[in-house]
Amino acid sequence: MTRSVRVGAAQLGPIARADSRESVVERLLVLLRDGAASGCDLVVFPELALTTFFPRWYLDEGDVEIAGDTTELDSYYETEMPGPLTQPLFDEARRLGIGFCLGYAELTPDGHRYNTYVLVDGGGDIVGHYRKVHIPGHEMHEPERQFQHLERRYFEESPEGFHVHKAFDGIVGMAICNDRRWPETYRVMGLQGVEMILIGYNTPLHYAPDPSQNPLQAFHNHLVMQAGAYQNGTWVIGVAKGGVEEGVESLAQTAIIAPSGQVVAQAATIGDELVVASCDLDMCEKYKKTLFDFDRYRRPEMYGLIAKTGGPRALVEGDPDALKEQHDE
Ligand code: ING
Repeated sequence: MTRSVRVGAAQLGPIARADSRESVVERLLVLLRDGAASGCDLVVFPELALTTFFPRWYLDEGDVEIAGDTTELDSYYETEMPGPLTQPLFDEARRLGIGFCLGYAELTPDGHRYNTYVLVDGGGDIVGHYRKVHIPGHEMHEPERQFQHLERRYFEESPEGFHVHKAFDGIVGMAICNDRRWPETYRVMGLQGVEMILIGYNTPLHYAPDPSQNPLQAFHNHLVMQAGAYQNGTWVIGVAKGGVEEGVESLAQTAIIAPSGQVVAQAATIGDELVVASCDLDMCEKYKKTLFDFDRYRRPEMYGLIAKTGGPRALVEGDPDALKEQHDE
């Protein structure tokens, strides 16, 4: 009996600054019900799926730290999950017997701000949370930009890292947006036996630090997720909030990617769209037990630098210290 999970990647079109939580939850419910009608076991929503991508604005009057009137800023965060406005989603999912993964901005009771994902199983129980590890963008207001990318101002980096959960008859992990660009994201979960990684994203087509990358956004998006899937023998579900949101063109291109690296289904629109595929979890071992048999082929003693250092080190040939550093003692 193969272990197959029928997944609905629930792409969202734009969410306007003024859109109420109620109106957004209504859109999520339509996609959830779509998923149930399509026989899905799991519906995956994007990063920050309850609100507009608010880090595109400078929303407080602080300089280095957040300060001043944070009424609008705080309005984009959830202080409980589920809360009164998201409870209908949890209730409907439980009624339909369908699991889901939801991205939202989290404000903890002790004042920490995270870019968070919550995973709920088919019985309506919360399986686990994930808080974004790699936070892109900048900390200070940069008025010369067409739009801000102040995630590093409005979210803290996760102190918890990447974990996997037994759910949907397999091993499931989560990552958020910029995480998908870093190979470590996939490998740390690959080393935990992950069989399906759920990734939501909000990716503007314009990249201010290097606009030459703009025409390559779609290529880079699938490149990193296909590589991550293949090199770790895992399914990857990449789910966009796309379209033109508050004037910012954002990448759609939601995709379901097999452990082979093949895109088996992808979005045809830039709006609300459910992309569905049946994912055979037993396909993972075709790669985990052969090419990427980690136990047999990996050389962790050669990889010490990866965990030891953040930025690149100028390791000069012939420098005995450099060579020593490369081979973990
Ligand atoms: N967004 C982006 C991402 O990594 C970014 C950061 C913006 C990258 C624009 C490239 C271009 O997809 C988030 N939310 O991490």
